[in-house]
Amino acid sequence: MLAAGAFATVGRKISATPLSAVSSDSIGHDRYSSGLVISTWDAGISANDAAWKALLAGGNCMDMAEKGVNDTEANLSNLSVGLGALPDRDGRTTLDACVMNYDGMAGSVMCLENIKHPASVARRVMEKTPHVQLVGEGAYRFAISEGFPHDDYKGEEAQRAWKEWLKTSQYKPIINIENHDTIGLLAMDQQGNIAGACTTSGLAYKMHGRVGDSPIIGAGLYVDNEVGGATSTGLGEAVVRTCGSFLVVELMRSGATPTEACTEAVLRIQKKHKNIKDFQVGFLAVNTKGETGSFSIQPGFTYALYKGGENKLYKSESLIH
Ligand code: SD4
Repeated sequence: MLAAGAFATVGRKISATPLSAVSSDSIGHDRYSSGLVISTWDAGISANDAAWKALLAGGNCMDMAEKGVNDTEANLSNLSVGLGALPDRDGRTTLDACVMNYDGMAGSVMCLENIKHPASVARRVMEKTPHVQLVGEGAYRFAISEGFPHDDYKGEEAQRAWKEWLKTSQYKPIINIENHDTIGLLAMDQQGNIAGACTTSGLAYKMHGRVGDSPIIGAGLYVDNEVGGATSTGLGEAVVRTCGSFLVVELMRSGATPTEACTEAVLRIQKKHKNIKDFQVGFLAVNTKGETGSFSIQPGFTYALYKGGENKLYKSESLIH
């Protein structure tokens, strides 16, 4: 059953602030500054803990985001993130990741193989190159040149599942909503600055070279430190088509709460896709006041929130019940 009406946030007036009126005072006011972390799915609990450790070690929001998702990437039993994840249809595990910092800088790697921490390589792209995105062989060569070790680990469980899949080789870009783990994580430090990271192996048995939303700035992740941040999980094609995370942040800019913004982004996806019942997308968002929100198409989207000294798992509201 579709939720009736959800939120009627469409039609809000967008007020443009003239450049001359923007001062650091108008940006900083009302900003939450006790630190928080929000991240997708059950694995978010452990990722949030790792992010918080980075904060306690003196890290800023970018360190929190990177260390947080590194925790998930290092878990080789995770079938959706890192080198243990399910491969593409050719049996190759290709990884996508991006980061975005509070100063508007961003980095991304796509279709990266044999590197354990794609999110860290994405951060290095942001910090050490004049580019935002590196793909495939070029991303791998850059990682090696930066001292990331080649790692040809292949998850046994993932390889077994792929060999089983080969027996039918049936590919449907439909996501089993119980089988997600892509991690999108938004972190706020004690200066109230926001950064994010997103990392995944993408859809299982995808075509070799397929790239989803997760490493695309504005799709799988977007941060604007004046407004907030958003991240997504689920069928990347639907999120890319709607610039999902950018849309959520822009809706917050024009006055929506994080939950309203996530809801409206899901409704936009619904409007553009006839087969909405067949796939999952979930969004998370945080604004500068430290308010957080989520919304998904299907039930079952969980997220972890570390705030006020507690790290807890929540179930998102969804369009379909
Ligand atoms: C993708 N959004 O590559 C990713 C998949 C995902 O949990 O989120 N899985 O489309």
